[in-house]
Amino acid sequence: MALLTPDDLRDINKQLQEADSIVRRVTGLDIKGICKTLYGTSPNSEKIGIVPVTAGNGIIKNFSASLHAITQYFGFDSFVTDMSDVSGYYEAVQSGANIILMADDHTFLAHNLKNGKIANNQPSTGIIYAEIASRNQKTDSKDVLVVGLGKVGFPGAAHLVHKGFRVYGYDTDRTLLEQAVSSLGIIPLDIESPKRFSTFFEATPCANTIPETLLSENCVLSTPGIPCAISEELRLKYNVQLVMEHLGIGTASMLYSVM
Ligand code: NAI
Ligand code: 2YC
Ligand code: MG
Repeated sequence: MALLTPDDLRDINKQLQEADSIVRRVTGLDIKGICKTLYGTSPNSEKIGIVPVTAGNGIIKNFSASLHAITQYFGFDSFVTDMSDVSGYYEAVQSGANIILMADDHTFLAHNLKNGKIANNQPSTGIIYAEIASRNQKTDSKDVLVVGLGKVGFPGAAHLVHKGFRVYGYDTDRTLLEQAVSSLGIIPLDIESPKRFSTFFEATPCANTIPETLLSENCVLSTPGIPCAISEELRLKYNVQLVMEHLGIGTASMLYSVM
């Protein structure tokens, strides 16, 4: 499981503001608007309790504070508990939380105590970044390339297939690629005969996963992947519309999915 570092979370508000303006430019909607159309839900003054968790590699500096900033950015009433783990959970419920946000090294969840709905960050993140890619207003092509078909990428690829896109896929893990081809009907990318795309969704923990031969001018790259799938040089050279942020967009998706 690729864990966030405190540095990934530096200036999370700035990351979120910049990502929001690119999402608006690319799709015509802001992140809230994407969430509303994706899930058909809207906040109804839910109170969010953020519980630090010490399990495994322990507390990640800035993680809880980032979730506090993110939930406030999206207009939620939220707080971080003083206690962690079980005591923090108890404190959150006693303090009137309707939704619990907490993460260990394997699962980052949002649990709505009122309606019982629960969300996992990995599929929630894949689905919203895929949805953003699918709303690329700068092209009328229905072709999209998905790079990375893991815990985030596969649900995103499935979402794009369900939306009727012609989904090309690539993953260095051949087994995962073959599974996605057989279960989703995606087209395995033939790296021998490169094709240029106007829309990409990438979800890998590696840098430079999208070669220049696949890029087209003003293409949209929607990626939660850390580090970034393309270099700054290529982003500038092709004026790539890069939607990339380290925690907030995926968290918003989780929250709207449990409303
Ligand atoms: P995962 O390990 O389940 O999946 C990653 C997939 O990428 C694997 O199938 C792997 O074979 C493939 N891959 C690795 N290098 C590749 C390459 N060069 N070309 C093609 N495929 C390659 O990881 P998961 O959980 O899906 O996370 C993916 C990334 O998303 C990680 O960097 C993670 O930190 C990040 N993430 C970001 C979030 C955000 O809000 N920004 C939220 C959740 C995850
Ligand atoms: O500070 C804390 O409460 C820690 N237990 C938080 C651990 C989060 C570990 N997960 C991750 O870093 C990644 C993120 C990209 C979001 C999902 N998994
Ligand atoms: Mg995100």
